[in-house]
Amino acid sequence: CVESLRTPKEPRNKVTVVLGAQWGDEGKGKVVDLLAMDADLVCRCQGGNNAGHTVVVDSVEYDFHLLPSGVLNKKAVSFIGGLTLSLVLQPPSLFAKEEACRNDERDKRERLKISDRAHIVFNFHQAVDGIQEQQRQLQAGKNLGTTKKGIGPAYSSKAARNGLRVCDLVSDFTVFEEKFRVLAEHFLTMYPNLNVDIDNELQQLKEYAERLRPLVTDGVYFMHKALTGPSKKILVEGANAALLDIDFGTYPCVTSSNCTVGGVCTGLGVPPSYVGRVYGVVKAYTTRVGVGAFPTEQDNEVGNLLQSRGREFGVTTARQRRCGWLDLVLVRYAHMVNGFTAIALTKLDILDTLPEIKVGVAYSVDDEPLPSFPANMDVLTRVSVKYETLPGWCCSTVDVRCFEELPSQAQSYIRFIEDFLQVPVKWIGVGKSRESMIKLF
Ligand code: 2SA
Ligand code: GDP
Ligand code: MG
Repeated sequence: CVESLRTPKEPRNKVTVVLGAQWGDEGKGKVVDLLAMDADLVCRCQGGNNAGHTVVVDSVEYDFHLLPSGVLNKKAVSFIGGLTLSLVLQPPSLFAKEEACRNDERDKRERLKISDRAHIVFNFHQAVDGIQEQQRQLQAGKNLGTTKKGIGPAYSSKAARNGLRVCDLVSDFTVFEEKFRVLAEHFLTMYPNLNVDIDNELQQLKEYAERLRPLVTDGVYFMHKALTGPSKKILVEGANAALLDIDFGTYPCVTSSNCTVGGVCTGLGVPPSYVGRVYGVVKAYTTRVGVGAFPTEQDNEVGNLLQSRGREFGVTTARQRRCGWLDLVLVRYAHMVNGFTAIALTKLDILDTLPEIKVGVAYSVDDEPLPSFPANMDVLTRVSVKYETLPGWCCSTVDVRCFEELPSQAQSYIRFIEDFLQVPVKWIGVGKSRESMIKLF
């Protein structure tokens, strides 16, 4: 028996991961929905309801914020792992429209599981997010452009070790109440003008605790059973993206979680050996919502065209997204951190009307080439981008369903990306719907 333990075993059910490779909104939701059609379990591992993932099925558009986009597959279980769970009042995102109304209570209990280790975002976290943005604006003349959902303050509580988790909420409520009051007082001391109605929030939280309790599970044990039990297809949906990662993104204009592959292990308690395929989602151009350096940004008619054709508006805040050319230096950097197995290239159709298309292929500062993507935002603000100019195709790709039918210039654009990154493109998006996806292999 001990002898058999010494023989290395192949992990049983490896997870397939979908991650954003730029600054978010690459179309992760659509890729997850596609892969989730035959999945058994779809998980979120980081972030919170700052995320906005869109899925279009039968001309109906669904926006997901906390639930994985795979929830549309009625056979799959959705699991909310180590993210920050918003229980902000009226109404908390989790119970909001699409997320509650699609299933009756019984169905929801079976199909939705929430980790007991998920941290909770409270009203005061959200209010503090707004105050901090105001202070940044006043003190440094610029804010971060957060979604004001309380993500930064909630992750700060987590790191300061006075945050509260789902396991606290669904245990003895008297103990939870004590801890909640201490946490609220802590923020009130820091922000005396903070508008917190502690008693009202506690009353509401008590009600939420009852609604959540049947869904809460030991997250680590749940994942362990899924990984090591009978054969299962497990999918993990990353939120935000590599360049918004707290460690590897364009710090400080980043979110507060690890949006790269490490966040899958730390968020879900999945051992690294159980991470299987890692798909990077790359938009055929670049967008950024919020503040921060953006080397290939086109603050001109090209940017306007990408913005309007791509309908580039934030799904959570409705903010207009900044647009620019595809930046392969940035995507190559995301690949260094994530080790993509393959890429899903989305929104190729948005480039259909351009006579020529530029792609960023190298950075330099003061005429000195940079070997890779710089850590320092001030340096990134100063980089000059070297572009490769490729011919456009000036015709519609929206009805194309196989690679060979794409115009030759579009094929060359894709081959150029693969050559540069040394990663294969597995899917190409040519429209919003589930069907508008070309599969290459
Ligand atoms: P936060 O709220 O603290 O996470 O904001 C910090 C930075 O992270 C950016 N961020 C995002 N960028 C792209 N998409 C996101 N989700 C929404 C969407 C955004 C929206 O799908 O469109 O609706 O505005 C997202 N969430 C956070 C944010 O812009 C800050 O730069
Ligand atoms: P996510 O945050 O990465 O899931 O992406 P978002 O949902 O925030 O933004 C992507 C947007 O692009 C959504 O409106 C999608 O419906 C849309 N989309 C995704 N793939 C394609 C595509 O290939 N073509 C077009 N035209 N739209 C797409
Ligand atoms: Mg989004």
